Amino acid sequence: MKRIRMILGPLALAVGLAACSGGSGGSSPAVASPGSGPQIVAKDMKFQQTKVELPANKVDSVAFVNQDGAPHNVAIFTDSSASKSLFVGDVISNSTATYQIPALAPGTYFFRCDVHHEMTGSITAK
Ligand SMILES: [Cu+2]
Repeated sequence: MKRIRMILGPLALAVGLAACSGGSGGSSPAVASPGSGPQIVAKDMKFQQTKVELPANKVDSVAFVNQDGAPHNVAIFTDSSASKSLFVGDVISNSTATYQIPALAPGTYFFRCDVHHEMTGSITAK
């Protein structure tokens, strides 16, 4: 009878996940103080910041301020084809949200409002 070969894949995956799971426990409430972190403002159906810089390789919080009554969000994609999303923010109207942007490798990315695809900008991580 043939022996079943040991499968190392799932074990390696489990070890990888365990290595990433540090830092939980509900600390650091990620308050976006106005003026300190990057901010994206939507007003008059446009992003007021069409070029946004973020630190590369680091989770960062961005304050998204929607001054319109119309719903907007910020969705980040690898490029303007918008085929691969890296982050999709909650859609909000006339309010402010704090988005936790995942760590981005150095480079330039595309963002848009998912409700109004003509609202676009670029994010540079460096
Ligand atoms: Cu919009």
